[in-house]
Amino acid sequence: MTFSPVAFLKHLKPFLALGFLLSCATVQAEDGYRLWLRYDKVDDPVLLTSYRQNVSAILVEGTSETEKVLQEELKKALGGLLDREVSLAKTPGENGTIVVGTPSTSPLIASLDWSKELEALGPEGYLICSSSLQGHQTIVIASASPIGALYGSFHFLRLIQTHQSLENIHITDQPRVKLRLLDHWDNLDGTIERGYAGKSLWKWNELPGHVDPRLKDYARANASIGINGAVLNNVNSNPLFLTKEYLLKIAAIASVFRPHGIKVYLSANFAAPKKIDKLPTSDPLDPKVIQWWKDKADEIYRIIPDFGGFLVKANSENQSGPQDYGRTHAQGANLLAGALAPHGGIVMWRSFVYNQDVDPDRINRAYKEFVPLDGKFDKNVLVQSKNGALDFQPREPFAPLFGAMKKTPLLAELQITQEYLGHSTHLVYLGPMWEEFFKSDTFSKGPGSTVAKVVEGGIFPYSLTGISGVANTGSDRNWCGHPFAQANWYAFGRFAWNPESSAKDLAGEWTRQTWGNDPRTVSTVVSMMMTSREAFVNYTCPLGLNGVFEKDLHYAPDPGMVDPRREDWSAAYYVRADEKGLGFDRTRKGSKNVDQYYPPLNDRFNNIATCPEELLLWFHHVPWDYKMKSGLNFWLELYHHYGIGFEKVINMRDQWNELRGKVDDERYQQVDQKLKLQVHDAKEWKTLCLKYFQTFSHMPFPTE
Ligand code: GCW
Repeated sequence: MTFSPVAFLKHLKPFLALGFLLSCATVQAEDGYRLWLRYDKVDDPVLLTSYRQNVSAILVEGTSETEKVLQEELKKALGGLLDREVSLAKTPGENGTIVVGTPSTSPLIASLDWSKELEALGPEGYLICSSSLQGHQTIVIASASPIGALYGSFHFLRLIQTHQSLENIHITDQPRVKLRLLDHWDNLDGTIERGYAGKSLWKWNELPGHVDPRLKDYARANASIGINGAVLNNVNSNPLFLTKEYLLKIAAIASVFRPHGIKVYLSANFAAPKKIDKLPTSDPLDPKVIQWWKDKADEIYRIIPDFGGFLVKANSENQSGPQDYGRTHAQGANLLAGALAPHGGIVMWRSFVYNQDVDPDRINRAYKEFVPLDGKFDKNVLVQSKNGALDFQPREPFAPLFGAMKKTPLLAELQITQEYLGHSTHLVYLGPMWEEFFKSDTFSKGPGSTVAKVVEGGIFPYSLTGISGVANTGSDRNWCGHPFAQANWYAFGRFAWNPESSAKDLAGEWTRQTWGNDPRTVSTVVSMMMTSREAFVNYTCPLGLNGVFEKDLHYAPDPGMVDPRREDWSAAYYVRADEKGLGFDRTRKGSKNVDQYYPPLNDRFNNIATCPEELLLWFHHVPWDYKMKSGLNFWLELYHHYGIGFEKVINMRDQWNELRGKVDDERYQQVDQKLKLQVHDAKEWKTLCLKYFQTFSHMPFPTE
């Protein structure tokens, strides 16, 4: 039989077609799953050539789990970005070798004699430096510990992803805050309190036997932005999480997170001794209760040796706490702290308390309860305060506890999930809100005592420092529901690493990694992001208004809402609309909240003429005809702000429409559909709120 190539190919045709189809199927859809770690080929030919010259091989001498992870990440990422195989080398035998590790795991890095500098950068800090090694031009990513080398590797990848030069680089960085945590409000049944992106990522019924491979991608994403801990369960916590059955499941999660530098933490239910083991009491001073927590901590550390510690919501919103037994928050926190201390664990005790008996103004209560306890907490306790004194409103002044706790480390809690900021439907980049918070001057040790400095331990020498964010992740394919909500996860991690970051720079970084480096795309996306938060404030609650949300869901407006369960869950309580004006009088003639702030802030807030206009209704009951700085009366100014907010959303959609064809259609359409809804909602907010307020102001709308 003679061989006929034509006949051979004919037979092969169906297989070739199948192969082609299969290879198409493996082309990744732009479904948002890859987040900011997309690693597509660098699309600038000049840069690509230069990167290929600078990067040819990866050399990792250490063999720890973390070093395996970073090697795998670099190989995958560089292979994608440079669109060619990047080999693993054993010696820097050619120019362009990327040498990664620590002086103790890598003789090559040890030979550079950088130990002192690396020690000074701390275990999570790193150095990225162009260096000559054994006669070859290399780039060294070094740290005192493998975790720092992992962070350095992600930084290095970010340089390429954002199209920066790799020539003669010398970069050092280290986190300014020790604990950088995501708080998951995930329940045992898989639902997420205030979650808008699907179900919980933790599949309790499959654990510990099967761990969803997705958890590794979750850990990679977190490590890439420096997050080093995750509280796995809701602060409204089910005590079952502390039982052996669940601890084993949590241990399985911890083992996936560990190589990425992420510790697991749990929200602890204060009544657990009673609820799990039927002790007659959970009184923190009862010897049996003390022993119970000690035994529990011992058990936890036997199962999860590097367990991080507990987060506790006590005596708040029906959660039990030490006050049930006539004890203080400090006594409650110290009970758990004492049990965890021998193992190196910590307690994060929330200050989100608002007992009505303490003060008629809800926002005065936490300060009044916690400041007298300053200095009474054990060394391994941090008090965890939300950024504002109320509850994650679109704009609040910083909570006055920042700067008031001098001996107790204060951990800042931010909310990444958009409970009061349009859920996963509205495009709202939270970076500017967090920058505003961190930049606020508390004046606690004179001018310059910013919240960032307080949280970093730079004003009062805190031995522990931390920032946590209520997570916006879930089982949705794109993790966060809205493609732009990923930016809030990203920015949170970067702010937790450095609270003095610039929201605009972070928006740029994220955009380049997520939507590409095309200059027009970058400038349009960044401009949309940077206007989005102020737009939201304007079309929902301008000029310091707050609490205007519908009951429970907190999505739509309902400024007149009265909640029969509690006065301070009612919109009307915050809005205080009447014939005279609008807003909550917190001056010295009102609830006196202004005096929880240091001078000169107290006087500045107290005086309607000097109070910043964006906080006016937070601190003052403003007469409808009050003359604003613009010359308009307050009623018209309010009207004007709602209008600006609405217009901005229309502009955002127009801007987005200019990007049709410049970004992938899948995500383009998704964002566009959401923007369409946002335009609709913004109009509803504006119309409904203004109509409601008009029933009090009795003033006409201007003719347009
Ligand atoms: O704002 C409220 C939320 C609750 C949340 C609570 C808290 C977890 O509406 O859903 O409960 O804050 O922070 O504890």
